[in-house]
Amino acid sequence: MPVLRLVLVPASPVATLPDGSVMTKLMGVVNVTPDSFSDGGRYFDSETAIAHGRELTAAGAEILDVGGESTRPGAEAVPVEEELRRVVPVIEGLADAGAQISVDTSKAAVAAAALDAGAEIVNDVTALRGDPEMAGLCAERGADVVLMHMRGDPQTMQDDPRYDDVVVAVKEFLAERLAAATAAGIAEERIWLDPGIGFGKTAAHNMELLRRLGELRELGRPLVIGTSRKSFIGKLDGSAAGERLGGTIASSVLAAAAGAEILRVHDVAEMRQALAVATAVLG
Ligand code: PMM
Repeated sequence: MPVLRLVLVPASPVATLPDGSVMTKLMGVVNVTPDSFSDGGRYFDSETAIAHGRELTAAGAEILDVGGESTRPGAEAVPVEEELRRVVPVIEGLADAGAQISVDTSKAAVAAAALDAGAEIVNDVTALRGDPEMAGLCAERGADVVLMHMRGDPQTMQDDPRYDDVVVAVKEFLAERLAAATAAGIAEERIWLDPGIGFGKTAAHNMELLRRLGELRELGRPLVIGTSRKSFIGKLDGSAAGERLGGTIASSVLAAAAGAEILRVHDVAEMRQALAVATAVLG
């Protein structure tokens, strides 16, 4: 058996408890889409999505990430009216659920309506490159913003991705997007960074990023990590998207131990328990 040595890295002040320990936040995924790779179609009507969001909150999600456009490899873009129709009622229905709400969108019109409906966080997988209005909107509205690394777009991102050094490339990209966001007037303390596990990366690239998260922490902002049910887990053991809970938990606990502050997951109850055990053991 390989011996794992976990090192708990002190987190940045936003996510540190008074005793200095790491406070990892769980971001529960609420996909209001017919075609997401892991849960497409399951929560496509508003009532089911709202009920699911409430369940995730009860299970310990402090953030609910509501999305109306699938970003799985090869996914088609969704027209703005359709994305609005999917996410706005769900955000309105979850506004009093007891969690912060983030909207997973790269469209400024959708982000604006989501913020009006009660969202506080804009999770933009294009890191503000998808819509020229997005950065200004987030600055003006004082929203928290997740900037994620993606190579290409969902249509093309998995076409033979190559990097000299994936961690160096992702770090340079996130540093550049962080600078662009602050230049657009978004307060630095509102910005979270995400290496975009599975977005234009091979399984080996994803593993390398997870192994060297410490290098991304040097950017000084909280890290969001989304490994939940992703295909790199299936590449290791042949599992289908619905059979990847073990791999999700292993990779997410390792990410938390390496200092990731926000874990974006579908299975909040199981993840909460895994984190409680890891935290208790590591102290
Ligand atoms: N992954 C997906 C969608 N949105 N947002 C962030 N910030 N990070 C991610 O890793 C991420 C994301 C794809 O997963 P899903 O289709 O299961 O939602």
